[in-house]
Amino acid sequence: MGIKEKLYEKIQAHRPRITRLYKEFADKVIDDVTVYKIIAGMRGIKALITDISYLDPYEGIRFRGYTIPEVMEKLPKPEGAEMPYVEGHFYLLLTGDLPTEKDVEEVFTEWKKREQLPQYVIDTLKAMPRDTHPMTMFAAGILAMQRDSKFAKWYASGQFNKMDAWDYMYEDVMDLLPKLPLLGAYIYRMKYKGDTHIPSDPNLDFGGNFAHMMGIDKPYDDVARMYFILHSDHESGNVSAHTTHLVASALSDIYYSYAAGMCGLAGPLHGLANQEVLRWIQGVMDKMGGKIPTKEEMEKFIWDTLNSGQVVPGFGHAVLRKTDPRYMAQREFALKHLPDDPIFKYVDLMFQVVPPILQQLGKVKNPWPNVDAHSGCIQWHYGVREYDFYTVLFGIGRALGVTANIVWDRGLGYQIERPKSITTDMLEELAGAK
Ligand code: CMX
Repeated sequence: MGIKEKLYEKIQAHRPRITRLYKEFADKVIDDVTVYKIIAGMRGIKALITDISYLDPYEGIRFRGYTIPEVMEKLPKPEGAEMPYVEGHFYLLLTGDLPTEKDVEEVFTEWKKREQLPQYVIDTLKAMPRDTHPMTMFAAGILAMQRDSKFAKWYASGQFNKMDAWDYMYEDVMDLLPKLPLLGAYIYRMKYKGDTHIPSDPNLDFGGNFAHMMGIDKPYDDVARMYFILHSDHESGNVSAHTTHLVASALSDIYYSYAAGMCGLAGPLHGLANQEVLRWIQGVMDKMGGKIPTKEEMEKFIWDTLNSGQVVPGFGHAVLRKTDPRYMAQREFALKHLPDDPIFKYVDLMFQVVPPILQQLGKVKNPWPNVDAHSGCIQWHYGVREYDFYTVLFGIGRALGVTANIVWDRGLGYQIERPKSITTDMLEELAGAK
């Protein structure tokens, strides 16, 4: 059975569960909304559904029930590669089933047919000033492609019906995803490699082809596969996933929705943190004249950052309460492939020094490193030293999860999002603070 047929079968089987919950259990209370949760950014309120990934505060992310080590072990890999096919990971996220080699081949072939970047996207990018942030270029490139949305055309034709909406969303997603490595690599080489470009290789997979178009040798293909898989999904409440879901809930197509999600990812408290980590480490390196600091020297740098009112980038998390398994996967890779890299030595030292300091502050709920504390270090090692590009890499990976979610949103007919706001007066009244 092909991926689309399997998806439809799964959507049909799932629909009665949502309908039953909606009809028979609509009034059942499942969570409390406290004043804290409202003021702290709707923190932790159970108000979104997704079956694609679940984030346990102590265990970390599971994709369709599988931990990161399980995903890395169970998914098919290209010959000679350490990391699995991104194509297979998307199959898992979308259908919930582990793909066979044949399933991976199907996604590979389908994406190859649809990967070409339209000339007008290239023209749009070229028209932007070269010092524009790569995330702005990335979001603009995605948004420019909206003119080709099959979902939007279908809606405009007056034939929209809720039951078939997943089909047009799926087609848009399958059109969009394979273009993203091309878009990312194009932006990179336009901005930083003198506008020289390397054509896509029809024989290479999503990750391998990205490495090829970036112009970076092995094992960067495995770095790309690992990076895209690790960043793919982190349940639905984070800023990029939630924004994509929110915008799509207005029946906006995937181009509008995902571009909006990318604008959220570009914030320093979210996806920009990987760039901030490298900037921070480079700053310390400059002050140290390239030397590795002692533990005591590193502690002082951390305190200087905190005392100047800044956060330590790459540490802390809104949900996680232990070291991020996405950090650990990258650490394992670094220990194997770049144990002597000076930036890795900094990252390693921060792993030892930062958590006890953040614990001393007393207010930080999670003193442990998140995914962003590690990712820049590996990119730097393989020659991607323009750290304002790092969030684009995060964004390409994030597309896999958010787009799978949006196909399911349409499949299950989720409604437009519309929480209610109240005034401060009303909140004071409700809280008994008047
Ligand atoms: N350094 C210094 N202070 C920190 C901190 C850090 N790394 N992490 C949290 N804190 C502070 C908060 O700023 C907050 O202080 P105030 O009460 O003075 O405002 C306090 O500790 C409590 O915050 P929290 O409940 O522990 O954390 P939040 O859920 O509010 O925020 C996050 C989570 C990620 C935004 C925060 O930990 C942070 O700013 N980290 C650094 C940036 C970063 O690494 N972001 C990447 C997140 C990963 C991702 O995007 O997936």
